[in-house]
Amino acid sequence: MDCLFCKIIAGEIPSTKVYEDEKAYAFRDINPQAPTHILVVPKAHIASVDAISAENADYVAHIFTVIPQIAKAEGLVDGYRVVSNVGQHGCQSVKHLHFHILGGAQLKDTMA
Ligand code: DGP
Repeated sequence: MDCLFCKIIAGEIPSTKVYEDEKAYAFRDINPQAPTHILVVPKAHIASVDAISAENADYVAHIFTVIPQIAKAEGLVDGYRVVSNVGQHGCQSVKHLHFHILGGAQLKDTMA
C-alpha cells in the first residue's frame, strides 16, 4: 500500500521516534506547529477517524492510553491538545489515522 505513515512505521522512511509498541508508533511532526508536536499512529492502516469501527477500535483505545504517557515523558505538565483531522474539510493531508499532540506553550483559544 502506498501510504506514507505505513512506510514510516516500517522504517522505510526515517522519522524521529518518540514511542513504539506492538500497536502504536509515535514520532515528531516534520512541520511542527507547537514546541512539542508529535504524531501518534496505529500500526494497522486505518484511513481516518471516519474509518474507525468495532473491528479496529482497540488500536484507537490503546493510542489513548499511550498519549498521556507520551505527554508525561515530554513534560507537558501544563496541558496539551490532541487533534485528528478528517477528510477535505478537516484538512487531512495523510490518509492514515493520526493524532497530533500539540503542546509545550500556550496554544491559541481557537480551533477552526
Ligand atoms: P494532517 O494534515 O492532519 O493529515 O497531518 C499530517 C502531518 O504529517 C502534518 O502535520 C505533517 C506531517 N508529515 C507529513 N509528512 C511527514 C513526514 O514524512 N515525516 C514526518 N515526521 N511528518 C510528516
